[in-house]
Amino acid sequence: MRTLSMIILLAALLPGCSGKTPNPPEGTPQPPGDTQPPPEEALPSGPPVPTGPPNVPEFQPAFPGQTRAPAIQSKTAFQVTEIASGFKNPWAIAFLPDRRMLVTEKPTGSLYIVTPQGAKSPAVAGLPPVDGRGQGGLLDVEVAPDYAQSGLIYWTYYEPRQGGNGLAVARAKLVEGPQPRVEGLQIIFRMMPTLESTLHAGGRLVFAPDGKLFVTLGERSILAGRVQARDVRSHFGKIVRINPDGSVPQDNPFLKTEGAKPEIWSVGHRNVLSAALDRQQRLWTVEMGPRGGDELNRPEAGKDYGWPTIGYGEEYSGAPIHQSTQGEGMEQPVYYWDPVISPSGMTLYTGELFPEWRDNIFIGALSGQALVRLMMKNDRVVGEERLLTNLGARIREVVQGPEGALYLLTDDANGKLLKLTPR
Ligand SMILES: [Ca+2]
Repeated sequence: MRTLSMIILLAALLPGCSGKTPNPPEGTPQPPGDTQPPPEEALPSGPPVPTGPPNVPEFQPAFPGQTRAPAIQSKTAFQVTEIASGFKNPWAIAFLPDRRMLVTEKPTGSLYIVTPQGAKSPAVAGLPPVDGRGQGGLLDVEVAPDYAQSGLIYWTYYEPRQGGNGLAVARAKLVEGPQPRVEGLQIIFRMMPTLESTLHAGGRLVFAPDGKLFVTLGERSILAGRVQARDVRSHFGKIVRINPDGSVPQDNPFLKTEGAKPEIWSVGHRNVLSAALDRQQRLWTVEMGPRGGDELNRPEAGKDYGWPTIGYGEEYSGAPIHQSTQGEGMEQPVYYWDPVISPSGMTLYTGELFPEWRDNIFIGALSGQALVRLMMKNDRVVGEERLLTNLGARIREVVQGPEGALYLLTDDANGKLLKLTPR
């Protein structure tokens, strides 16, 4: 293992970025509630992370702190260790109960088992072929909550189909050995309709503690798909919620809506590439927006997150998409980025190794080439930091390991599996 030697400087060295701001004036109402950050410490203040001017300056946030939260700087020194490399554009990590990892490779459709020391198995045999063009391929992987009994793993991929392609969710039993394989393959969900597009695949999987499975989807980018993002007759631009066998939970929000796809949980998303649960087991997502419109949301059952009707971005050509940032019956993002970070992968940190980072949101940034840290308070972003900018790497995935370290994948033809631990 190789140490990339990285030290975070003391926050106190940077005025305005330390989070140690004067106490609010007497009589200032204090938000009720939790203990993070401690009540005796004022919220961060000062300038945001320096990112350049907004692409869409005419759009203003709906509430203070919805974008450009004050820049913060971690006080905890950490190091980055390279566990393994040589993955072709890896996409996702999932931990087996014995701390080995499953790692997916997007364009090749290959799945590997990797030991904590970085030894890689041969590619697991028996996975179906993927359409690996563009943003498609083999995407997320998750280990079943009952893996000890069932041996099941779940994954998302872009499925080649007659007349196009589409996201599919598969599950199968992982069979170990010198040549690991899967057996008993079942396709438990197919995003419909079929359309020919290599973009906006979505593809994150999250198991809720009640055993339900969230699957995040994209709207395919092309206009024929984009216009379906708020249409409950289509899976495009949705988050769906299914049982582990693919059947529909009987408390899903659109079950009684005529013509609606019964798997739908929430609508009006563009391309949701990041999803994770918080300590209260609520779902959070980050979606890849247009230019100037990446969004953090907390999708709730039956709600409409507005794409493509409302949002904060514009086309990459500079042409407008939205007349307004707000609309009747549509939810505001918790936070947005303009310019964008190009999010992919997220985790809400709950580990013991980094007490300073507890309940912070970590997001891998592709074009942003950073690990984005968000400090939260009462479900709002109160501080933002860009970590690992000196790696110059597109960060595809971030997950918390069983011991509380953060594990990352870099998106590259020679993609790396990295680990963050306190120094
Ligand atoms: Ca939205």
